[in-house]
Amino acid sequence: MATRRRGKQTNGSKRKNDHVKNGTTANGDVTNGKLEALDPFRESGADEMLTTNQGTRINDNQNSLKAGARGPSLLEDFVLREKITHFDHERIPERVVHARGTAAHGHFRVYQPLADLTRAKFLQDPAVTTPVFVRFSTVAGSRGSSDLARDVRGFAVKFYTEEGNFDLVGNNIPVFFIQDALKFPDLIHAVKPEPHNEIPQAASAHDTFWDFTSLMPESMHMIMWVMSDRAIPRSLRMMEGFGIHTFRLVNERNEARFVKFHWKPLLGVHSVLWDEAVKISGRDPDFHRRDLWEAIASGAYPEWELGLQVIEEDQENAFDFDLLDPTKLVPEELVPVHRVGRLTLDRNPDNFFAETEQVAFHPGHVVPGIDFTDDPLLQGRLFSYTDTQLIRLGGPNFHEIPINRPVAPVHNNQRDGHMRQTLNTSRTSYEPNSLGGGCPFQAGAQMGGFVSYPERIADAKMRRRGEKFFDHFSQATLFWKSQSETEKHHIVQALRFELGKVETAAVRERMVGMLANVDRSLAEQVAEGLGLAAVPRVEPPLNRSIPADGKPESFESRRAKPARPLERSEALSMANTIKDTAKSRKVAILAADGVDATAVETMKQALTAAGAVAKVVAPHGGTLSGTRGSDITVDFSLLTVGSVLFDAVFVPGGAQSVKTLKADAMAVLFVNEAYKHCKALAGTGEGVTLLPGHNGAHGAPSSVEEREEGVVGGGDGDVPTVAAELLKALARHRAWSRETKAEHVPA
Ligand code: HDE
Repeated sequence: MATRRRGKQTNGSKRKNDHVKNGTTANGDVTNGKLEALDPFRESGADEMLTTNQGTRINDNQNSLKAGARGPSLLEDFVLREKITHFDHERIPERVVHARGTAAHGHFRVYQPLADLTRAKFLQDPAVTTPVFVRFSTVAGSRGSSDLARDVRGFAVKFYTEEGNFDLVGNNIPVFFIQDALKFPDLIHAVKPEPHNEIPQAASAHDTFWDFTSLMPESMHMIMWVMSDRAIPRSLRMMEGFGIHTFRLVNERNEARFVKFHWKPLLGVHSVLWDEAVKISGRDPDFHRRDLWEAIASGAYPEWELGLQVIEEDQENAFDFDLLDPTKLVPEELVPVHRVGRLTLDRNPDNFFAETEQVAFHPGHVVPGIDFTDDPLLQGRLFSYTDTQLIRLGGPNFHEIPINRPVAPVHNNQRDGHMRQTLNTSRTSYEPNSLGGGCPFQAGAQMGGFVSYPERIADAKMRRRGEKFFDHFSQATLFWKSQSETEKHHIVQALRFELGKVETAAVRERMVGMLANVDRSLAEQVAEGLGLAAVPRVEPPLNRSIPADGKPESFESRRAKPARPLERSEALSMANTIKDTAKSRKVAILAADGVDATAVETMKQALTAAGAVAKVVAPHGGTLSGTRGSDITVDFSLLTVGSVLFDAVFVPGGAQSVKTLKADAMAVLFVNEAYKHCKALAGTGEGVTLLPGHNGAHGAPSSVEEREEGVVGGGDGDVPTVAAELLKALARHRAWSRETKAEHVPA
């Protein structure tokens, strides 16, 4: 039903906006009512008459007003002019970075009171549920680009707390390319499509990006992450999130500690292969957006735990790196991550534009108890985000857009401006005043007034960086060494691909030379792939980001000599992630007419019971005639999907069905491709013979021992047994042990 705005006594034009009202989540938990606060703005048009924007009912929405049936249109036609004018203005500038995104509503709840660490009210009471709006994004591509671009993913969370909005505007990678905000426009200009021909879209694989990074050793740590599979996630629901910068938590006693924010996904951290990413971009450029939408719509709510790494103030200088340097992380081996609360996304937006597009995040949106540090990247961001909303959302009143409104009341003397919504009724719009009784008045700290942490600063003004900022390679090396063999292989391949797309030989060579500072064998492998006879030597200074009058040696990368060098960090490898659930994983049941209907049904039931999603894929749409004369509904024809859109493939028996599939090149490609991408493959009855990795592929089904990892079925395995094995393989995500062999499959 449409939300009627009309009250009983009046025409209902008075709207309250200055109270915190309660509401409930999908689970029935009580919240502070952000979702309900959006109600007055929701409009469905159901059962309503068509009107103009002024509420005048429209009688004819088919014909413009003309002088006679065949006559010229009349300027007087306010219906036509209003409709077309609004249409002409439908687009607003896209975000200059993070343009492509998708979002969801949800809520956050802390596990235990965190009063020792922070006075932030929403982190005190496990009974309090705080509504959130979370937007995920890629960085480089434009709004219409593909979800599966190799890129960092934005992970921006807006908490609607009782004390005001807190935005944790992070990424899925814990470090960043650059150390100082002054370099951000350079970085983004380098990665965006090249200015003369606007090529390539949503890709870093081009000359300007590698030209820039090869001259900026500080980017080397981040380069390792973006060349890893972290930059091509399987799902937005299966990525970590990081606040990146070191922030401060401040408690009631004004004691401050440094903090790093983490989001840990309960489904584990998983990625796709580059070959898949390329193919998904063609098959379904909305792959991540759709995946998030469908998971939430089906009740498989994605969840993350909020993790905190807390560092005492007197430990600020205890590390080999600088806590203020955003190209460094704090290894979990040095400071453990404490999981303090849970984020659940449980509602899709009603309107993409009004919510996902118009939401305005800002690292400077903080509440009492959360404060900043002097990280020079964070300091620059504190300026940028308001500025960007001014151009994107058209003026200074973007906080009044429903999705951006805090649930906490807003009272100040800011007035007017483009599209102002609030009807300020007071005569005084200044402070101090006596005519308005001194209102609105300042809030003391005890009343929740924000008091900036009184950090002591005593130094000369200068344009410099901290000494430890110049160790650009130690953590890049740590990341490389912490990867599994599979992950290392993927990084090498990614670098071969990216640099292989670079046309300027000197840029390719300089970059490979730079990689040698991270790891010699990495550089050698990349060099081999690029056809370089040897790893080129990069002549110092490596760092070309030097002020005009700077001495190169004082801006040069130096390998610090860590007192206790950390060889590996388990947390940096996705090989060590959670692999215990098949929930929300998608399985294609590949079938044709004559399929074993019982096998299809039994498998579907087993998968659904475990929370996985089963879809029947067949040579044609409509229905299949199964054995026992039963009809099976086809979800997708082979023409409309590819195995890259699934996590696993099951081929049920049925002589006629398997015969048809074997003769269908697209069906054969479907299984071969899934095999190549190390996905779980299962078969029962004759279906087993279609599985490429199965030893029984050309003969009798093999015994369990002879099977390759992730290829299940055969022998005398009945459907429930095969289903159980398939679920186990699905939970492991991929059978990487197959990769060296599978790579040779021409799919
Ligand atoms: Fe952003 N960034 N950024 N950024 N950023 C924006 O703000 C900027 C940085 C991040 O879903 C813009 O509203 C500067 C780091 C996310 O709406 C803009 C610098 C991190 C999002 C902007 C950085 C981020 C943005 C563009 C260097 C990870 C998307 C549109 C000083 C911690 C939020 C907008 C959303 C968006 C500027 C660096 C994360 C232009 C100047 C580091 C997740 O203001």
